Amino acid sequence: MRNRWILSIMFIGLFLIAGCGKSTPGSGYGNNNNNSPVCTVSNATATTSVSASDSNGNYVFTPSCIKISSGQTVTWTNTGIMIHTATSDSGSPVTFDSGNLSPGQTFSFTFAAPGTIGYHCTYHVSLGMKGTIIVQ
Ligand SMILES: [Cu+2]
Repeated sequence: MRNRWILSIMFIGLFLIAGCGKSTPGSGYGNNNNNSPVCTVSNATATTSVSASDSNGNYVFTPSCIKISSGQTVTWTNTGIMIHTATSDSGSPVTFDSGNLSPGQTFSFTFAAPGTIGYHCTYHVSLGMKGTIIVQ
């Protein structure tokens, strides 16, 4: 009888540990989330050049909100010291992935049709490394 009680306690304990291990959707390394910056035409920067950087622990695309015309090509440049990617969010109307960009490397992608496209760095998405492109 006592053994049975101990087994029950152990079972409940395991259940609690398993519950704590659950990950939250939209966070963590390599997660294609859709939480990229909400940009408007008025607050987006008109440019086709974006830097991916990591100075002082800030993992950012600069500018994080850009606007371009359809048919234009955006070029990302890794100006940091770590590897970054420019990867379209899941559910994005356009799919692209730079793969690993070493410091100094660039990646270009041409956006053919109007739309709003969110993207992220697969390594640093959980640290807020996200961007949005408005194609007009
Ligand atoms: Cu990164």
